[in-house]
Amino acid sequence: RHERLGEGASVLRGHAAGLAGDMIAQIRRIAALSPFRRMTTAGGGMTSVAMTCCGAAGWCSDARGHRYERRDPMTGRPWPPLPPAWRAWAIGTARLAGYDGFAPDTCLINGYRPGTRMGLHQDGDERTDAPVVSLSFGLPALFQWGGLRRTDPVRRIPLLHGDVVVWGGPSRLVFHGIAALRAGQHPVTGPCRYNLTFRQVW
Ligand code: MD5
Ligand code: FE
Repeated sequence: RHERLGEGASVLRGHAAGLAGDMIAQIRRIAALSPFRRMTTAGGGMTSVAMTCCGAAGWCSDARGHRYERRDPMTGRPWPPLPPAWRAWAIGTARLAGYDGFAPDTCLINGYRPGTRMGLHQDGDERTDAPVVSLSFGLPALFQWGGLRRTDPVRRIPLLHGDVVVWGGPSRLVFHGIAALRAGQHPVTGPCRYNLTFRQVW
C-alpha cells in the first residue's frame, strides 16, 4: 500500500485515518501543557504555522535562530512526554517504509488554519541519517516537493486526512513547503489541519 514519491520517500495513503480521533484527543492534552504558538524567526518575522512539541526535545525558533530545546521556553518546563503509543506507531511505520532502527525522540505538531502556509525549507536541525515520519489530519494541504537546491522545480502533492509520508535517505534533505491552506470544514478537525512529524534529534 505504499506509493513511492522518490528515492527514499514513500506515502501511505490514509494509513493513519483510524488513529485520528485518539490522536487529536491526545494533541489537546499536549496543547493544554505546551500551547500551540507561532514562533519568532531570526529574520524578525513569525512562523505562519502554530506549533507545539512533545518528547525529550522540542523544535524552537526565536530572534537568535532555531534549534531543539529540552524545555518549552514558553513554560520553562520540559515538553510533554511523547506518548508511548505514538512512538511505537512511528517506529512500526518507519519499518513498513523500509527504515529499521528508527528511535524518534520528538514529535513536532503543526497547526494550520485557512491561510496558514509554510515556505520552502530544508529540515536539518535533527539527525538527517534518520527518517522523518509525517502524518496529516484534517483539511487537505498541497505539499510542495522540490529538490536538493532551492531553485529546483517543485512537484505539488495533495496530503489528505490520514496520509502518512516517510522521508529518508536522499529525500531527507529535499526543499519542501505547504501552500496556503484553503478554507474548509473537516468532519474530524473542523477548520484545521494538523501535521505531526516524528524525528530523531539525539
Ligand atoms: C507539514 N511539515 O505538513 C510539513 C510536513 C516541517 C514540515 O515541513 O518541517 O514541520 S513534513 C515534510 C517533510 C519533513 C522532512 C523532510 C521532508 C519533508 N522532505 O525531505 O521532503 O507541516
Ligand atoms: Fe519541513
